[in-house]
Amino acid sequence: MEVPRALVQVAQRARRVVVLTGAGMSAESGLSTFRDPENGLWQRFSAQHLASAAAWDEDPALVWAWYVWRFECVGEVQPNAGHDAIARWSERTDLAVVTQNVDNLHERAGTRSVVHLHGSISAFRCSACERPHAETPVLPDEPVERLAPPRCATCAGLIRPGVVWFGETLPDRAWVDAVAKVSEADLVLVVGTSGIVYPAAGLPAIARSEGAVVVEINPQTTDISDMADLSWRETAARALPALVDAVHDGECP
Ligand code: BJW
Ligand code: ZN
Repeated sequence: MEVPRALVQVAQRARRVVVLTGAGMSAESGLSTFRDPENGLWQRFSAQHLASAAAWDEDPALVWAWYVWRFECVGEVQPNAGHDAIARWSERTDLAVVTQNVDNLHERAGTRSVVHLHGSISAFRCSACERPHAETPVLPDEPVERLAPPRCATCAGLIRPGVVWFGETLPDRAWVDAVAKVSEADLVLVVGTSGIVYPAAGLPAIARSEGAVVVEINPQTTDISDMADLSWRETAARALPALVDAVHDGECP
């Protein structure tokens, strides 16, 4: 596969690299994106009814069942060649992943520096007292529409998924780390995100204003495309291994 020459050059020279990822990063592992017009999660399920605090307040059992199903899906899939390539690159370069994804596929591929902007689908906490809940959810034999969430051992509050819903603020530490990392980066690769959801969608502009080169890897045009220095219309699992091979080919062993 032909890797854009300008990208190989900038990637070889970059001392600090940030890879900002969205749902498209995990699509080739078999996880649905949110906004794909045919198969996206939002085509099949209503965002307002599942990914908001209002939905949780109205029908926690509906929301809990949906997240338990997605938690199970994440456990059934594997990191793809794109996750593996990023992990390989991170062994030789100062590289951090900043992800909007709630899966753990970057970590499972071996990348150590991963910032989760929208939380994690395998972290649970009490919706009342905020204490972490370490127990793995009990999975039903078949997908169900409603499932009663477990209760907190301390205050009997309902246990909720540790993800960030619409209208909720991002975890402070994650946001501060993400802004610091993109501000210090020479190259920010934006992979598999529609660039619609803020504040994460503002990170490429912050990076650019601080001097980084911004390169998008996405088969489709997105809200980031106009401001990116380069858009490579490829998928994550095809583009990233080719890029990392090309970067390492030019290095001393
Ligand atoms: C491939 C590929 C392949 C396919 N290879 N690429 C009005 C009212 C209230 C709030 C707002 C408002 N206006 C704006 C806001 C703020 C709101 C927001 O941005 N809304 C927009 C939709 C307008 N943001 C928030 O509320 C955030 N909090 C916040 O701002 O706090 C301050 C505040 C508080 C109160 C009021 C107002 C402000 C929180 C956002 C939380 C987002 N949460 C979710 C769910 C997480 C949990 C879960 O997983 O269920 O995060 S929503 C969902 O979207 C998820 C994702 O992380 C996020 C981004 O989606 P992503 O990753 O970009 O996926 P897609 O599907 O959109 O795109 C996939 C891309 O991949 C496509 O481009 C494909 O082409 C590509 N692709 N295959 C590479 N193989
Ligand atoms: Zn509690």
